[in-house]
Amino acid sequence: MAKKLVIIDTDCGIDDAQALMMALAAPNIQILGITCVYGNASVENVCQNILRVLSICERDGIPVFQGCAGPLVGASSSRTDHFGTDGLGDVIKDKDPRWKEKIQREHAVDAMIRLVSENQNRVSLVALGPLTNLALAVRVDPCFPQKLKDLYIMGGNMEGKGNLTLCAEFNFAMDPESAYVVLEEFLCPTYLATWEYASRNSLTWEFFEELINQDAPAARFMKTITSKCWAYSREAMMKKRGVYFPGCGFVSYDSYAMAACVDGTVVTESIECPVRVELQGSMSRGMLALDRTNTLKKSHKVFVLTKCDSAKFSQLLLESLRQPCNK
Ligand SMILES: [Ca+2]
Repeated sequence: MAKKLVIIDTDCGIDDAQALMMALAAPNIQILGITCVYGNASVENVCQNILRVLSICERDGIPVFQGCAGPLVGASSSRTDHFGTDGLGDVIKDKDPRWKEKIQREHAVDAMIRLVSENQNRVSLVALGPLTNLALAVRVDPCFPQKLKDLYIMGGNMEGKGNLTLCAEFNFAMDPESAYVVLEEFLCPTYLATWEYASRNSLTWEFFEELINQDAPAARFMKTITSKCWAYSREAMMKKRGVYFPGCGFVSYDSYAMAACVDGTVVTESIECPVRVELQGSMSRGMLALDRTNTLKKSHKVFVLTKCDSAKFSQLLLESLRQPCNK
């Protein structure tokens, strides 16, 4: 069976690392390249985090490209209060002083355009961070979206619930203009794993313990980087996510978008409708609006995921931490 060709655009925090491992473990996926963007950490830290994950999974041959360091509009910023300053929980002491030599010289946006142009209508793009690299790609090459097979995004919200600001989800709130551009101009089949989708399809904390206590280097790595991170603390999350989603358990956000790409049958229900990102609101800037009554008269619809097959999703997560594997 021909493998699915994938480019992963990421701001590598802990859940991005988990999602990347899911792609690395999937026998039907071939990763053409990984493009880095600021977000959970500075883009320099993101690059180093990706190299580390690839090294642990013994897949160092996959090219890594450095991309944007800040949003299209407004001050350059990365948020370091969720997964620590370095994006991976601030527990890794040994840094690779020669990491820059392992990053490709080509810019992430150029690499994305080249790889997709070389494999037209065959590449799935999985976007796990702020959408700045994607927005720039369509500005540099207006035909870029139509050369894609499909697009999977972790980002946005479908119920107006925010986790960075009152009404906006982290990845969209970090760069609302880029999220707007992508959802207006990428007319390829598009699948959105929103904050509420992930939260409403959470797994139990007992499963999380089983996941990270597997006997493999990737699992040990995940156990280490989640060990001091409040976002993986049951008590902290009960106070934060639990306000919106009572009983909400362990959530690996980016893994939901990746799982939809790896195995479409993981998604059991979705809403197909036009969407638009709010740019003006004083409280809702970066919020995703679902247009279920066609008020905006847009022709392009996206799939807003709503229900997930938890058993299949759990299995993908378990396999993702049994690495390195012989692939
Ligand atoms: Ca991410």
